[in-house]
Amino acid sequence: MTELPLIARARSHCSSIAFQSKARSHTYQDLLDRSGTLATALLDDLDDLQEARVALLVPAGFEYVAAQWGIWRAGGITMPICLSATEGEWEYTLTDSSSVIVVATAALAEKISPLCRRLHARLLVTDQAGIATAKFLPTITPERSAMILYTSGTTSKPKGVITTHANIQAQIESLVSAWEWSAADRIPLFLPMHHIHGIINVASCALWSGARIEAFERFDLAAILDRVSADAYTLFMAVPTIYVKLIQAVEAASPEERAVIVSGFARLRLMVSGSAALPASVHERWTALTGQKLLERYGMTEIGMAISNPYHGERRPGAVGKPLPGVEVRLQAESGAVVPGEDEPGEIQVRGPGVFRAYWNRPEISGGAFDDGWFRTGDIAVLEAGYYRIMGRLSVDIIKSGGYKLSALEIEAALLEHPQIHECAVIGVPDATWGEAVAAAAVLAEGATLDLATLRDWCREHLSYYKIPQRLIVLKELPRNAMGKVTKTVLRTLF
Ligand code: MLC
Ligand code: AMP
Repeated sequence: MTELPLIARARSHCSSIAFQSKARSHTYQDLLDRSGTLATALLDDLDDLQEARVALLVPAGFEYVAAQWGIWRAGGITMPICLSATEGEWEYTLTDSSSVIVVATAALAEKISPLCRRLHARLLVTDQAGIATAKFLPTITPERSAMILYTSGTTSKPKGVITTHANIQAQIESLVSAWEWSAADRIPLFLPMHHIHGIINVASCALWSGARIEAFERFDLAAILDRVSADAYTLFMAVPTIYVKLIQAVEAASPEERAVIVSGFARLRLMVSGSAALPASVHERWTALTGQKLLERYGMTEIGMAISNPYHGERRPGAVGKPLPGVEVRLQAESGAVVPGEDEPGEIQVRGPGVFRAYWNRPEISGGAFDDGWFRTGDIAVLEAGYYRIMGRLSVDIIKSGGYKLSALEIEAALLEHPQIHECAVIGVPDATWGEAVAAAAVLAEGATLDLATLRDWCREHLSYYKIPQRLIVLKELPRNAMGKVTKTVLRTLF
């Protein structure tokens, strides 16, 4: 029987601990057993799920990966969804992907079961799926679709990025080699598990390597500082917002606490930042506090990681480094010509085995996303003294806040449902903690009034918390150009 390499590799370190927590630990053998049981429960009478979409609503940890592997071993496509999304957001993702099964923990199953009933989706509760005897599982070839992650772009609604098992393997192998992962590594996992940073860079690379993961249901600053101080880890991967929060915590600590925390961080073999721009000032402050030189890298849901500062060698603040193993990168100038050398900006385009297959059910945008086989990222960069530096994005409608990619258009569409809002425009404005904060400009209905607190309260029913505007200005009219289009660059000057 041919097995997925990630699963086959687990057999070679089956007695090692894969997940460790205060309450209990799970070995790689536990993962193999539990994922086999879940695969059997998922299959029911079938021999192969044949790439059916299976939504995953499970917090980071052993049960998450057991379910992810279970879905893969049964021949399904795993589609992790945001734990804190609103029912409307869940409904959109489940309907768009025509998911037929939802795997959830008992607590989350309670929240999603009315929706599952309404959509006629089967709900499998992880805690109750322990009785099936593992049966013969299908052979899964690398070119089969493995995962769908929903990501916002310049479309008003998020779209599903399909990656194959071969894509995922290429993404993992590139990082394992570049950052020298080994079975001796130990890493905390506190990032959301519906995005590649947590799924690939942390969890999958660790499990490919036979390393150990300590999972947290959310970013728990105090607990993580305790564990770093106790030398629990060798590696640490986070978004820039987390480094800003860590700097604040270290600076606020008493001299004794600070010495313990700082020496814990100093002993890690590698600390990585990515998913959004790491300001050079944050990079430098962290080095001054801990002696650690953060390794900044650049990636995207559609391509995995593409560019990285080196594990050995200069880690340059403000730059993302060079292409990772197996990844080809080029810059395309506005004229359409490929940038021949240094100091001329262009759009980052990426080619390689880690690049996704297509957007789910969106043939009209999947084709346009590529230029002659190169994926167009929409990010602008320049090559300077051998290293790429990210300069910004082509679209003003994409916001990166706390490492989450948000669509301004999706937020605008939601705000337009508000009874007091007649017109609105959403942008990202610079923010020292979040990178960018969501800012809304609204023109109100005749005689209406609206303040930020009231708007935010209303939004809780309609948008995940990180999409809710942090700033609001009320205008008589939105700034428009001669064609009548809202000019977001002018809007930015008003906040
Ligand atoms: C939360 N808050 C925000 C916010 N998010 N305020 C402004 N902007 C945001 N984006 C508010 C909350 O509403 C709350 O307010 C308060 O901040 C604390 O919220 P929290 O959720 O408890 O904060 P925290 O746990 O500290 O979360 C911060 C975080 C989280 C950085 C841990 O945002 C996160 O996990 N981000 C990572 C996202 C990620 O993994 N992206 C990778 C995408 S893949 P109040 O008023 O209630 O106190 C990708 C590719 C690649 O990008 O290259 O990796
Ligand atoms: P996502 O679509 O959520 O996977 O986010 C990918 C986007 O995050 C990229 O297109 C970039 O805009 C941004 N990004 C990731 N890493 C970096 C980085 N190191 N510096 C700047 N932007 C980054």
